[in-house]
Amino acid sequence: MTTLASPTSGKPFNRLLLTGAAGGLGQILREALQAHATVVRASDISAMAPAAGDHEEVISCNLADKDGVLALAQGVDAIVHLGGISTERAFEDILDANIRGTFHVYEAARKHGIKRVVFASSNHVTGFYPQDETVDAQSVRRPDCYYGLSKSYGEDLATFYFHRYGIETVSLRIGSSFPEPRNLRMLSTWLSYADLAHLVERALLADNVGHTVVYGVSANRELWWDNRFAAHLGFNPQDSSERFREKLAQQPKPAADDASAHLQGGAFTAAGPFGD
Ligand code: NAI
Ligand code: 15L
Repeated sequence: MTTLASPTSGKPFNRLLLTGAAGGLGQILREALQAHATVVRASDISAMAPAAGDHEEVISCNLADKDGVLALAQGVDAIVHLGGISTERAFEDILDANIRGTFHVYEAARKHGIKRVVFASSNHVTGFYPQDETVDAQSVRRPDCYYGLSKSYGEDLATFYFHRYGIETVSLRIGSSFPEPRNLRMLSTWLSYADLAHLVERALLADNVGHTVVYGVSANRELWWDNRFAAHLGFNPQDSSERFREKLAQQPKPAADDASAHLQGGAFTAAGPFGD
């Protein structure tokens, strides 16, 4: 992997770009990425906390603005791309933020010679698998909504830009990353913030990743995803949702015909249609 070692800090990257920095995961990673770069450039369309010192840059940018994204990535060594719509919405909203936005990120990487992208994909790329089936990175994709389709397209962009331009990507099919699991489904899909930070570190630093797809999930007891095709990343999650099981067991169980009870994508598989 080509990185620019910082002459002063000895950190692996001189400057990292983080999109989606105002979001739930962006705020966590803005802090965590300081360990790996002299400067973290935080960007979002929404308001962000001001730069805390010389080790941070804060730049507002709409991912739908191609020239804006090109300028945003100037002088950057790698990109952690979290920005975009993070739930199911009308196709047109998803189109601008996620589909056009991710294309703009890869075009900016190509034009600036940036060789590593960490892409926040989603478990909703395979959300139409039943919960009793184990899925891996080579399972045929079953996107469960427009949002899941946009992440599937992002993964296709990653494959294309690797084969065509040698830009390496780790696509993180994140499960449910929140301070704690919120419902019974998330006992299987939960990714703790500590495991998220570890996963992003491995995605930035592992060598020869080509385009690697990895499920972002903690070491939960009942897992639906097998990361054997991402073993080379060295991702070893340490947390488990198990300590929340008793608390979540108090919640009413979803009805047997409720998507949350039998499909991996849960409620996302039943969202929409929009605008009828
Ligand atoms: P979030 O919704 O809190 O953050 C997304 C950020 O993207 C927001 O701050 C938003 O302002 C920004 N954004 C939206 N449209 C934009 C645009 N046109 N231009 C620039 N910025 C824009 O989502 P969260 O939870 O932090 O997730 C981060 C990423 O990880 C997202 O891409 C999401 O799809 C993905 N992900 C998150 C999961 C989770 O459990 N938190 C699960 C699976 C995937
Ligand atoms: C996602 O992709 C969403 O961004 C997040 O808000 C969660 O709902 C998560 O998936 C999930 O599947 O729980």
